[in-house]
Formats: sequence, C-alpha cells, structure tokens
Amino acid sequence: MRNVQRLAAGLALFGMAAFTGCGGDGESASAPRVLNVSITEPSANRVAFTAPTSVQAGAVRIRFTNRGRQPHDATLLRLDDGHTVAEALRVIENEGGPIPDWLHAVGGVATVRPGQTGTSVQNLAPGRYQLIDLESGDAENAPTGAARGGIATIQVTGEAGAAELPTTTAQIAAYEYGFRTQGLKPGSNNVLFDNIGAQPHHAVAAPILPGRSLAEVRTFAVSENAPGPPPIDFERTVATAVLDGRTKQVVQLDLERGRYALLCFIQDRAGGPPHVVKGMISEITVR
Ligand SMILES: [Cu+2]
Repeated sequence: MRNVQRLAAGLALFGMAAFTGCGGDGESASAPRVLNVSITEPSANRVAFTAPTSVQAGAVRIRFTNRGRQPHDATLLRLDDGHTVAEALRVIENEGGPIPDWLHAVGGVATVRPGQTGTSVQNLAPGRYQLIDLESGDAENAPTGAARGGIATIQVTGEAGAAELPTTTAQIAAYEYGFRTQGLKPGSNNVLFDNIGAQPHHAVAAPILPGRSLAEVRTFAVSENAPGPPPIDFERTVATAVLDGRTKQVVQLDLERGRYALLCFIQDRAGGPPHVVKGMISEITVR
C-alpha cells in the first residue's frame, strides 16, 4: 500500500492519496473562470503556492504549474466555518481514520511532475477553500508540501450558480466499490471524473507492466512490503484529485496505449481500509 502511495504520492488525500464540485442544469454553459496556480520550492524545506486569493463561484478551471524540482499537487478542500487547515491536515495524516463532515473534498489537481501543468474544472460554491500540496517530495517519509508551507487560502465569492462543466467524451465514474469508464484514448484526455457514490473517491491510473497481472497489482497495492519488482509503471501513473460523493470534475489525464489498473486508496468517511482493499480496483485497456 505504501508502495503505491509513494508511486502516486500526492495522489492521495485521505490516507494515501489526494480529493470537487458539481455541475447543474440551468443557464447555458459559459467558459469556466481560470484560476492560475503555481508552486515553487524556495528552499529545501519550503514549498510555496502562488494563487489568487479569491474567485467568483461557478465553474472554475484550475491550471496548476509545477515550477519546482519535485512532484506536487494542488488538492482543493472546502472547510466549514470554525475549522482550520491545521485540523484538516491532522485528519489527512490519520490514515484510515474518520473524515469529518466539515471537510469537503472538492477537487483540484492531483500529482503534477516538475515543469508540467495539470488542469481540472469544477463547480465551486461560495465559501472558504484551501489548496494544499500533499506530495512528499523525493525522499521516503519526507514531510508533505503542506507541512513545508504548501497551503493557500482561496475565498470563493458571489452566488452559487448552476454552472456546467465542459462536455467530454471520456468518463470515469466511481462508486462503492468500483469504476466504470468510457472513451479513454491514448494521448491527452479531458475526462469527466464523476463520483456517483456516497463516499469520497479518486482514481489512480497505473500502467500494468508487460507480463504482469491485475492480481499482482492488487497484491502489491494492499501489502505494505510486497516482494519483488513492482507490477506497475510509477513514472507513467496519473490520477484524479479526491472528490466527495455526488460531485464531479473534468480533469486532464495523459494516457498511453495499453493496460492500466484503476485504483482508489481513499477510505470511507467513517474510517476503515483504503477502498482498494474493498475491491476498488479494475483493469482497463486504452486503445
Ligand atoms: Cu474510493
């Protein structure tokens, strides 16, 4: 489990990985507002976001550029009044623990490699949001970006709207406990990641190495110290951010032709094992 966490690092939000808004009906779709966000490493033990401090409610496109030398993510959380980002980080660090109702996983951008840009679009209601970097840098058990200062507060202002997300041909639906996919192609995909379940989920897409099986990926993902070489290609693993139940986002995922394992490492809000242990793993072929 640790292994896959490392591989996908900040992919995780609660537990191993990382966490968006929902579309609605109503007015005709207009172009999402763009939130340009970047991250740097000003020193060895410092991580810093550059981000606007407010944005209008509605469909918001986050363009997240990693200007550092390590992988980073921009996990987007909404905190109810009276709760602090420090409390949220304690929840996240408590792997397998309960996820309280005041903490909402509303999207953002999962792991982005150095020099790269990732994007996602989500419908944001008014409120107080935190962008946090949950990546642990290059070293095993290194502090997360958030622990090194990688936290930014964004106020979402105005009226809750019925903003629509961009239309996509590719989709990944997540539920308890599995995935359904359609339209995933080699290359850069705009994917509707639709959490149709009640629990928080994300999707980690890990290429299965030649000659290896999904059963081996499962064993690798659920054991702390799986022996032998990993059955997946960490370098080409991509992921969505973590989303609360009944929310969705459109995320850019770069895929290659071939076999992938889809996995979820998030636990139920009540706490418990990561969902991969409950069978939230499946194989897809991108062609
Ligand atoms: Cu899940």
